[in-house]
Amino acid sequence: MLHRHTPRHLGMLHLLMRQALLSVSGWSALLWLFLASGCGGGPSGPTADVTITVTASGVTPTDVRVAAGGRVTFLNNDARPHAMSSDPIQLHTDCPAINDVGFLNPGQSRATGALNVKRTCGFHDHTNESDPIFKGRILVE
Ligand SMILES: [Cu+2]
Repeated sequence: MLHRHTPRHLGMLHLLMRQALLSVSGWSALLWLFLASGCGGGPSGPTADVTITVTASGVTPTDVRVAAGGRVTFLNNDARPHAMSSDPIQLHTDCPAINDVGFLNPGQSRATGALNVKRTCGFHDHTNESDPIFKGRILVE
């Protein structure tokens, strides 16, 4: 693919292009957006496949971005189980798709359901609800 070899630069380029587009009005701007979207997402854009790893020292990364409809996989690399759940604590109602991950034994991984609603989804480890190192956020955009 033409655009794959310098994704970081392309990501920057997209940002610059999008900022430049703010000063352009009307149909030409829409056309530019249409053409630019053909380049695919750089590291600055949302992606469909993201993995968050859980270890004894917490979740990594704590903040990820996915496109609406995407999923996030949680991998338990700790020696003990974790249960990844949607915020708020106890209720788990903000982003129910996260509850699809649920209980993970050591070495297990599982994906969320499709994250269809554009919002910030906080998550936590239900077996360590008060421990901040097992909390994070998924920005669905
Ligand atoms: Cu919980």
